[in-house]
Amino acid sequence: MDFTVLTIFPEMFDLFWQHGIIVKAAAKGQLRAGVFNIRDFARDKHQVTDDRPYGGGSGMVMKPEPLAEAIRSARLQSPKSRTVLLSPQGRTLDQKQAQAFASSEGLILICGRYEGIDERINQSFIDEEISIGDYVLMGGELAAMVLMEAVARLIPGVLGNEDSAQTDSFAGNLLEHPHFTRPPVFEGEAVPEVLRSGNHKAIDQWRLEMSLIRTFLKRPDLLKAKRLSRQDIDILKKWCHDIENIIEAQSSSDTDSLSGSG
Ligand code: 4FV
Repeated sequence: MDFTVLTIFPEMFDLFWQHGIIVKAAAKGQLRAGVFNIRDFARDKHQVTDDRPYGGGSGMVMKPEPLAEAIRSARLQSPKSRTVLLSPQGRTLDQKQAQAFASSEGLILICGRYEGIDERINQSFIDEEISIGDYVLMGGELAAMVLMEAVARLIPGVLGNEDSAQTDSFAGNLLEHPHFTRPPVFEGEAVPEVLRSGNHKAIDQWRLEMSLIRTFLKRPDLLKAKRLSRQDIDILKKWCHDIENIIEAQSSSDTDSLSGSG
């Protein structure tokens, strides 16, 4: 898979390329990563890449010519790549989208700056717009790094044991179960017994229950969107049953006390 980043601040990626998942994936030959300085495609002697907005208003806009040249040059190098603009107006990146990108040939990532890019580039060169969240950054560079990290770790073979991507939060639309490591007791808090039992069936059951309850409490929207398995339904029904028993017990004790007071 190819990552080609177009930015006026290529130095922001220097450390990113040398650390973490990107360097691992590149070392395994599953990823080619490169950066183009948009300024190198500005033909004027001051290599200007921005200009004042037509119609007035504050801020500057990224000029179309250097961007068009840079995109064309990136496409020559990676013809099967999709061209993605990082912008607050894009579809919000999620695990499903990251998974889709991870099975693509490559991505050309456009990092906007200032108020944004000339709309004619958007119309004629951009395959899709992606946002990392409803807030405004100074530039698309950090968003490009977020996207590349989320995607690179889903490229088959990049993560050591494949499993770990499968047990991710959002994989299967559930939040991840809690994690514990040594010591067995920390400041009076013990690790749940089941996790030290060696009974992997019970451990898997506990972890699924923890994922379901956390998702129910923190992200019920995900639970609503999830295709519930037989096991999921059994667990949820058991909770409903337990809750009904509690309510039942409460109301019968109330009636007793009420009838008692009569
Ligand atoms: C952004 C986001 C973002 C907007 C103006 C760059 C900035 C500046 N990109 N997700 N949120 N971009 O705020 O992706 O050009």
